[in-house]
Amino acid sequence: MYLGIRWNELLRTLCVIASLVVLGSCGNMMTNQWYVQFHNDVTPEAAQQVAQRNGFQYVGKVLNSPSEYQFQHNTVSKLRKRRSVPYTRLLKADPLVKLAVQQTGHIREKRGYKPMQTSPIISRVKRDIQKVLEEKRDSGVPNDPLYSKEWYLKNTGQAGGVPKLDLNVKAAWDVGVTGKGVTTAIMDDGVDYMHPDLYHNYNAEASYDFSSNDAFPYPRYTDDWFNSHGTRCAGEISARRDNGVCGVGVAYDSKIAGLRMLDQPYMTDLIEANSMGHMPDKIDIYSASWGPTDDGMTVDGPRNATMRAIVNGVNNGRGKKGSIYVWASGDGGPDDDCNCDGYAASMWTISINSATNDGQTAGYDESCSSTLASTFSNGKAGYEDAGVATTDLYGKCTTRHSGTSAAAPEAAGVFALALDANPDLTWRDMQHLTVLTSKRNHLFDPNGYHNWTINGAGLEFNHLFGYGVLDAGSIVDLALNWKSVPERFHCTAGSVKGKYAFNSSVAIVLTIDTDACLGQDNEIKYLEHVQSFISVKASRRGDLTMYLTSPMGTKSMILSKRPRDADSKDGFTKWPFMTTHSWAETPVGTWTLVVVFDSDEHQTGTLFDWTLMLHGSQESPYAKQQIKAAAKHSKLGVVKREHEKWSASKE
Ligand SMILES: *[C@@H]1O[C@H](CO)[C@@H](O)[C@H](O)[C@H]1NC(C)=O
Ligand SMILES: *[C@@H]1O[C@H](CO)[C@@H](O)[C@H](O)[C@H]1NC(C)=O
Ligand SMILES: *[C@@H]1O[C@H](CO)[C@@H](O)[C@H](O)[C@H]1NC(C)=O
Ligand SMILES: [Ca+2]
Ligand SMILES: [Ca+2]
Repeated sequence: MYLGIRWNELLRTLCVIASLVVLGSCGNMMTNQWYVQFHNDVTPEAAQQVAQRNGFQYVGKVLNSPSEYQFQHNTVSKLRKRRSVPYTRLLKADPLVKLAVQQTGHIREKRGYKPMQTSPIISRVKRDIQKVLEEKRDSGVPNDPLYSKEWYLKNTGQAGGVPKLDLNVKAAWDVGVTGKGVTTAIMDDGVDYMHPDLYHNYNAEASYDFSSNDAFPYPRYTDDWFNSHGTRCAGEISARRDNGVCGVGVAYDSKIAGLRMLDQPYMTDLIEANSMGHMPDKIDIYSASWGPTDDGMTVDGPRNATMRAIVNGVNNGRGKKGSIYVWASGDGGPDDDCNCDGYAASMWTISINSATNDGQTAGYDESCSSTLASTFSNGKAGYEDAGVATTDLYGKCTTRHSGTSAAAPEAAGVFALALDANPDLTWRDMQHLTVLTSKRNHLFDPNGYHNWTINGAGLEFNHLFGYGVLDAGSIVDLALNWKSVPERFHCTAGSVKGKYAFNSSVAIVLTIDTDACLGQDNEIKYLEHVQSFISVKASRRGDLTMYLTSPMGTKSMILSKRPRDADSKDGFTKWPFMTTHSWAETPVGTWTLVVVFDSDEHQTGTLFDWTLMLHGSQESPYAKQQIKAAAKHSKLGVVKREHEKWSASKE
């Protein structure tokens, strides 16, 4: 018998049962894991002794800290509704222990898992190998059988797509940039590291299995191939070129590390934190195609330790240049909003949406104002081979990978190329390069709701796609001579606090006038991310919509309607709604927040707090950048000229 369990389904069932007994959400499910903080630094051996003498099992360090450890208790069930108070007390009573916190279990779901059909691909692959080897041996085109189906690498109109709507990887490969020396960690359900198209690029040293605490993140067997997600993502980044197996990764000379952490009945803060903080000097890029449940009613994000891991990663990872976190925006479709997902909406992650091979969003795509750019997921419905071709479990290949899941690893691959071109890039450089080199190409909203708009700095964005589709050729070209951007500052532009009542007939309009900390050390002249921390309650949270307009007139929809979110109790508490749409604008002037119900029934709400946080630099990040070929980097040219105009007008 195999263990064919889908843990998330099990968890949800348990949650339903539990909440029938005790009212409450699954966020309150308890695990058998404990966070233990010591008064002083202790050795792992000493921590082991403390675990032992209190009847616990030692698991390991938390974020490599010498005073924080993870324990578990094997007689406590892995998932229970109530806290195990006596056990916590036992630990707290130990003279060496300062703090002991039993970990809650929460749900984190893979994005874009679609049940695997037995596909006819395998037999076709074999036939293709021969054909390709015969016909194309010296053509400079990869000989890998699935390469011609990887329309996201080179779109020639396969599967009903629009030619040239692709990642333009060939332009990067042609200058010898293939991801050498860069490692991307796949934080997922494991990686089939014995796969003939992956083992060569597998970085075993940087890999770990946080689900079973060992060095081998091999996917757990289920007979429906549920745990194929990580392997498929890995192939998109670094499947080997010219070996006649499957396809080619975006950065085919880069390495991948497997961090197995999704396949368990519950997620804990400590497992997430240890994954996102794993070997920040060996791992350059962390790719995540998962998050809080995309059910259109969840509002959730990183907890304590995970937040610390991310902050530590961007500040200290990669020799202080900052870890690159790539996030799939979400698979909740138009009825969810990724600004309600604290991972995707974070400034420290690069959040990636997806587009189809003909330039639209896929039906499951979730959008929000924190999305920075897009890559590809599915092709057109109804076409064979319209999915993403990549490696699959047990040495196999697939052409059916999909979801924003498929999109995030493509972005990770493009960033690996950029880091190969210029290893000195910081996490912020990567975001600036993404903004400047992503392309509108043929991306569009067929519904006409979300049109392309030019912000106050001359940069074109779209609510669905951020700054457009990533372009490997352009990002590599600009990265080669990139000068690291000037220091970043944070300015609280202002706060509005009180009890502002509103309802379906009367919206609220609030404004904050700011000089962006003029004359202070943290003055900001050129924007990067803008956050609105908002506390609001509503008779129906899902019917709330919110719009933030910058002094330069750029309107961001920071919250869209979520029809399934019926919450009337929790609302949002100091939730950071983030927008990237005012990138490179000047922040000085009046910011306007509009909170309005989009509802068929009468709804009422109260806003308690709006705090506006600006992030950016004092000098123009583009002043020192050279424009090698203006035509190629027209966005840099435009924004640089805008910035020059502003500083000239001030003198
Ligand atoms: C997380 O932070 C809260 C608030 O500061 C604290 O009460 C809680 O104990 C912390 N949890 C852990 C595991 O550190
Ligand atoms: C978007 O552009 C189309 C075509 O120009 C137009 O019909 C539509 O009203 C625009 N949508 C919005 C929301 O402005
Ligand atoms: C809606 O709010 C406004 C302003 O607070 C108030 O004057 C009005 O009576 C409210 N309407 C309803 C139907 O509650
Ligand atoms: Ca290959
Ligand atoms: Ca979501």
